[in-house]
Amino acid sequence: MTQLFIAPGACSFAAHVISHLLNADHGTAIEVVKVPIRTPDSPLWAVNPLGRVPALRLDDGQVLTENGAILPYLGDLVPQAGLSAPVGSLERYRIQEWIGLLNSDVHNAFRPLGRPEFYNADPATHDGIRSRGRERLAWLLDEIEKKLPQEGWLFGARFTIADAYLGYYLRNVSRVGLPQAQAPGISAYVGRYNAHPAVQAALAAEAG
Ligand SMILES: N[C@@H](CCC(=O)N[C@@H](CS)C(=O)NCC(=O)O)C(=O)O
Repeated sequence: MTQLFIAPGACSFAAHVISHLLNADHGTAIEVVKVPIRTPDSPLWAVNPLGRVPALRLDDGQVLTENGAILPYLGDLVPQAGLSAPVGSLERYRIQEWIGLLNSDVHNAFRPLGRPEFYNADPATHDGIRSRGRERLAWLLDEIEKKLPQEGWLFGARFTIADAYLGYYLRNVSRVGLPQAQAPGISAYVGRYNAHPAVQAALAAEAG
């Protein structure tokens, strides 16, 4: 059985959403395993030596890590689900373009806000790190706002792995108190994302 390791509220949410969608609509049987992170006794360490989610244990026991690998893998599991795009199509690279942006720039732009100690051990520097981090994240969000569709999803009517991933980060904009949460494109996109049945199922599972 394929198992997806996730932690509530973490960036494994995108793969969690896609797993619910695949299981509910396309007959897969991905088991979602909730694990704690940042604790030495988590069973996650035996799965991913970096202690990070998401991690995907495949039927044959091999483990895939990194959103940049797991999301495309899940996106290809049931091609007719339309969660990715056909090999060789430009759209497939456009989806990868979003995943790359989110995985590197956007993920890292949130980090100085929550974990300034990663950048400097001296607590006296942390307010400055957080405030520079907010500026950088705000700039990225302003650029993302310009790219968002007025309706539907990044690639039209169908929800893709890129949407599952983007929505996770955009949901977090209000949590960190940035005014971009109220930008028209971002707030409407988050509203649509929150209403998606697979997002609701994943939120309920992470809360329980
Ligand atoms: N590059 C990795 C990053 C994964 C990552 O940082 N996951 C966080 C949760 S959002 C985590 O598990 N952190 C555990 C820790 O910081 O010890 C990916 O995108 O899959």
